[in-house]
Amino acid sequence: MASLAQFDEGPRPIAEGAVWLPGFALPDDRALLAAVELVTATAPFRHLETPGGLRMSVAMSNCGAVGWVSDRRGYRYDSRDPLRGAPWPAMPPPFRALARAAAAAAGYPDFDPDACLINRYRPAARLSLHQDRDEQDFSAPIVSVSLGLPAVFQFGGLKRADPVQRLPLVHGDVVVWGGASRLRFHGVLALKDGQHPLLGAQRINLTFRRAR
Ligand code: MD3
Ligand code: FE
Repeated sequence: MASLAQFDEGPRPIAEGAVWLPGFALPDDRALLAAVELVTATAPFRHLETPGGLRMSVAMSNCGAVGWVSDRRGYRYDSRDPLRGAPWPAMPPPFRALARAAAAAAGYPDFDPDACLINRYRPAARLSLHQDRDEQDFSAPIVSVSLGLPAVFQFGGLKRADPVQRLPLVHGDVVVWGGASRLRFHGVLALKDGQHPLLGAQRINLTFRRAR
């Protein structure tokens, strides 16, 4: 037997349209992190400002045809990095391959992401409860890849006040959110301090979307 953890592997439905793929990205972790380095050497991590004027605790970058941005004017997708006034770096082939394979494993065989948001959490960084609704078409799923320190993910219902479930996500986990789960409220609790062997005191999340 390879390991007891083997018993835990394989797709796990967590809600209608939502599938947790424990460890799905593990075989590719080093290639994914090398690609994160490549993208952020060109489009560096930065703390965006919310429309309300608050500095986000999560630092962000993007790759792909369009990237998610926030400033005093609002949230939107933009084909250019506002920091550099240039297009976002192309989506690295290992990113696209992983996102497509994960979506297919979760029952979404035709996923073609045009945006990858890269979120970097340092200890205490968090993402408050929100919906992802800046995309033009909600029929495509969202693929989320967790790397580095563990985090507690919260997902609720279609209304902000609906009860939330907590999902502990570790390095290599992938979650695919589609169908009836696509517009659920979700967030990430404040990152606990720690040291990850590959990433040190950080968590990186890759969020693949079809934005346009
Ligand atoms: C649940 N990022 O950037 S995506 C975000 O860990 C964001 O950084 C999370 O939420 C992070 O917007 C991971 C997870 C996610 C995305 C879309 C969802 C969860 C979802 C849509 C419906 C329900
Ligand atoms: Fe989100």
